[in-house]
Amino acid sequence: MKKIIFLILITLNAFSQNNYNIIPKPQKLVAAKGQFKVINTTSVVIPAGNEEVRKIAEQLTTKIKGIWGLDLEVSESLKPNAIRFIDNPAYSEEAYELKVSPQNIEITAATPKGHFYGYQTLLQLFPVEIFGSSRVNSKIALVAPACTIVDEPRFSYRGVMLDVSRHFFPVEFIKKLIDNLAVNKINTLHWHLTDDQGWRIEIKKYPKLTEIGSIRKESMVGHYREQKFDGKPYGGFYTQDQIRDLLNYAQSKYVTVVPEIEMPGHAMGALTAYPELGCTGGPYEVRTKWGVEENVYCPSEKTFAFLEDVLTEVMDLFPSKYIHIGGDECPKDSWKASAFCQDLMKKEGLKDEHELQSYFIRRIDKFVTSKGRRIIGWDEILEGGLSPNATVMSWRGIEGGIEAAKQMHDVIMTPTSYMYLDYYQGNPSKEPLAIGGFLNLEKTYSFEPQVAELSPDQAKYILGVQGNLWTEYVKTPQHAEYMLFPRALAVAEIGWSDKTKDFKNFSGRLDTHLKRLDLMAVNYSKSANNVSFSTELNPQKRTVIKLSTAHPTGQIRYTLDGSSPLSTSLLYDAASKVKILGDNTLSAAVFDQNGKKISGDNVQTFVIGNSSRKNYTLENQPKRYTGNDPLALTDGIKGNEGSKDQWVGFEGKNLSTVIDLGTKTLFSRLGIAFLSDYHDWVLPPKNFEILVSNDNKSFESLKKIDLGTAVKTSKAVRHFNVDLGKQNYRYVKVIAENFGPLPTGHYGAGKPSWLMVDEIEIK
Ligand code: TNX
Repeated sequence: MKKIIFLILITLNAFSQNNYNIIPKPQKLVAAKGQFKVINTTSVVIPAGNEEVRKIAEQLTTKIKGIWGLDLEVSESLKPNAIRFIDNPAYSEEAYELKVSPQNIEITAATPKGHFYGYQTLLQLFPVEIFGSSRVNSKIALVAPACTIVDEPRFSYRGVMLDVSRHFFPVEFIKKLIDNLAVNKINTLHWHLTDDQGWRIEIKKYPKLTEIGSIRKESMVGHYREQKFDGKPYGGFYTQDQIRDLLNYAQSKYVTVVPEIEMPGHAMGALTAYPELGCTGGPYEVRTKWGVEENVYCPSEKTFAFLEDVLTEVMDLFPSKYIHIGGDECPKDSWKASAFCQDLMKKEGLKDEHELQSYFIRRIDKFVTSKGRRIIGWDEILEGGLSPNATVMSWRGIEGGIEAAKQMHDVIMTPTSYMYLDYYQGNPSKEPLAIGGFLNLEKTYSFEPQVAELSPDQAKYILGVQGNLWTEYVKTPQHAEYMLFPRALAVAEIGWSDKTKDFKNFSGRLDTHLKRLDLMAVNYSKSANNVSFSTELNPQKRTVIKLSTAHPTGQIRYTLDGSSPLSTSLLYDAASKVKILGDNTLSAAVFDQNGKKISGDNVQTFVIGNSSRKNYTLENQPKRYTGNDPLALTDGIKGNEGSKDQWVGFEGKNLSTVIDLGTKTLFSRLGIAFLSDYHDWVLPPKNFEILVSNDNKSFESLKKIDLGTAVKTSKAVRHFNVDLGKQNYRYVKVIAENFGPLPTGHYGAGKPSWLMVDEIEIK
């Protein structure tokens, strides 16, 4: 009996796991018995005279022909054994109903867009091979499991932003991205076309924008903090013909492309080409560094005429309701220093430069609105007063969005801490160089755009969400895909599906979706499943290592020699955890049921001994860097060069800690390490001292070690293993003296340096 129940459970599980892996999750899905099988006599029936739906039907038949070799007829008359598109005006714009039965498939919607989304869901019911491009093995039947899906989006705006200024991306890549956005019902591509580092859209009236403004002398290599350059000119732009072609393509996938023309800041591309648009008259140079530029457009009549001309060409090209006009990070220095700006402020009765920025945006708003379009701006456009028709993109947190909604303005939520897809998604030592931050798939997925502070009336102004890919550190399409996927799928689900989200459930569906991405040759990141490490005391008070992954069913395997784990490596046992002593390098990865690796490798050095997980006190509290464990200094997890995650960091302060070994203990050595990372403001201490006590009041100094103040600029971990002679004490105090202000020659000279410490071992 038990066996039978077990078998039934397995079957049900297989049923739900393999057949309905739809991202974003539909609002309502009722599974049914049986399946629909597409055969060569199946036809695709469309509403009479509906040419747009015909095109969608043809996208379907072309796919089926290419991959299954079945030649399906598209017909306007009702047939048995059909995939039927049915018009019904009762549905909302993006809604659809999809009914699959063994006899036929029906997609019902009010608009072509609704039909298109029904079609996308149907593709995800078919075998994953439908997402490929080569003929399948004839044994795989083209079937969809029976069900009824009633679906519509939670939010009307579901977006992804691509920055093509910092690095240029070819049209072919953008088309491929649009394909992927459409698969997951993301309806907007926000295209960041102009910035300080390059102007990338052809404007007929101002040819120098692309002749001059699209090219920078050189680019940064490595991280910004290293201040290194490659000496190679860099450029690229899109012609209006290319843009028209791309927009036609996007329209066939029901993706709206919203162009962004940045103003009044992030404008060095334009200022270099037309210096008369700046307050100082130039000369200017397309920016070679990342970051925020002080030179911005001057709010002169010349500038407004120029921007109106540019926007006119942009609006002629782009049919979107929204035109993004930037508005972020506009330093006010050049306006403060300009007699023209100060006069203008007096004339217009503007009390400060924030009001001048608001004046700037209002004029542009008025112009864009007069053409029947609407502006979107980053949340800085709230400062100095929000322009009447503006929609706000809240990026510096959700506060700007809340404020705008309270002022009854539309809002798109895209806060850095959840939606910045340029941030690291795994252990930085194992990831390609990124701007910084940490934002894994689970964190992105956890974002809730409807914040509690808003009343139901105000909540209506939250139009939706967007994930942003800024490309300072992203040079190639492959790398862009790596940063976008799978996190963009989390954005899609936040935007579409209902509020009750479950990450484990999402991860289960993601497993199947990653196979689709493989078939579409998308270079997604496998870091989401990466193993994370922590230590804890087991019931026998022994320090053990716990390994975990976000993946719901994957198996963790590891090696103890640091080599890359294989499907035959040691299997992690969640009940007993990993029990090791001394210095060990553990490398772990996640494998699926077929033994395929489905994560990156995560490597970590541990040192487990008698002082592991002993309590300690700290005189100064660490800032920002806490080592992710209240006992980070004794957690057995050693800090390494690659990441600051494990380190305990003190800004401008000393380390002063007392470790309580619990009882009087025999020991003869103390191990400690300091990080040295000059470019990142981290310097080793001037000295450190080791003291002992049995009453935690009077301490006896055992050793003081002087490190000197000569600085090395290369990154290194400085390990010390101090011989203390035979000791028998309960309390050990360690004081390390912060290096002090950053030395002359450093770009933060005079500012406090960071002291970063990890793993104190007493043995
Ligand atoms: C801030 S987000 C910016 C961009 C940068 C990005 C890097 C925003 C409106 N401005 O110019 O590329 O940070 O994460």
